[in-house]
Amino acid sequence: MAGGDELVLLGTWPSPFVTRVELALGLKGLSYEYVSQDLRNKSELLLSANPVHKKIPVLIHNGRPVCESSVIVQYIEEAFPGDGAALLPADPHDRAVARFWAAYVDDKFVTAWVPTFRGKTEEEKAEGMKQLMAAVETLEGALNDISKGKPFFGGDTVDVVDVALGGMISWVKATEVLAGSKIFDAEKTPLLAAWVERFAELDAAKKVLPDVDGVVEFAKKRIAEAAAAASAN
Ligand SMILES: N[C@@H](CCC(=O)N[C@@H](CS)C(=O)NCC(=O)O)C(=O)O
Repeated sequence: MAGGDELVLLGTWPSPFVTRVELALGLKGLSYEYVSQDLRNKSELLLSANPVHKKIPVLIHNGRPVCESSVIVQYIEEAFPGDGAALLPADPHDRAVARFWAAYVDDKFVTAWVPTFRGKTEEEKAEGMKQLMAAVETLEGALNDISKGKPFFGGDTVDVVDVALGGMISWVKATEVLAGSKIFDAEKTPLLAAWVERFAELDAAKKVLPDVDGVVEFAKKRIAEAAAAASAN
């Protein structure tokens, strides 16, 4: 536990949103208890900790739950400012810019990515992929602008934008396998393609990024289950 603080993470493998929180906790050097959740049979603990969305991740800090991965990552920085790497810049404007791009990752990148493998028709999947590639191109520009030639969105060290996108890396690589096309393409978005490799080499990332082959198998199973359920209806 972190200096007398009790941190409990409710999660499920291989949720990219849980990975974000694990990345943030690892980067801050905070220890925590991981309580795995069965999303098909939600625990009383999860239902009472996140009564609105009933989703993981939830971080329970000294008995008080915090929900939504991006909110949790920012909370971790604000609750433990002196520990490990700073995940938000000190300057208020830089901080606002980092929050903007972390929100962009959720609003545009994640929203487009979901239908690339969960889309009910080939058209839905193709539209998701088109919008995902547009978001990737925009993020390439953002990386160029806000990193100012440094290795990460946060500059020399990672920040909330790196964590928001970094948590998605294994799933994006799995999606490349499933869709048969590159998403972080070294030819089209060279900065992001290099960023992915650099981020994945961080100790905190190596510890928690789910194995890509495992994610591919997990996703195939879920896709098959969804298809079977749809044909039964
Ligand atoms: N926007 C949420 C997304 C969390 C989310 O979608 N969690 C999924 C697992 S990856 C979940 O708990 N699903 C259970 C459900 O929808 O009932 C976040 O960033 O925390």
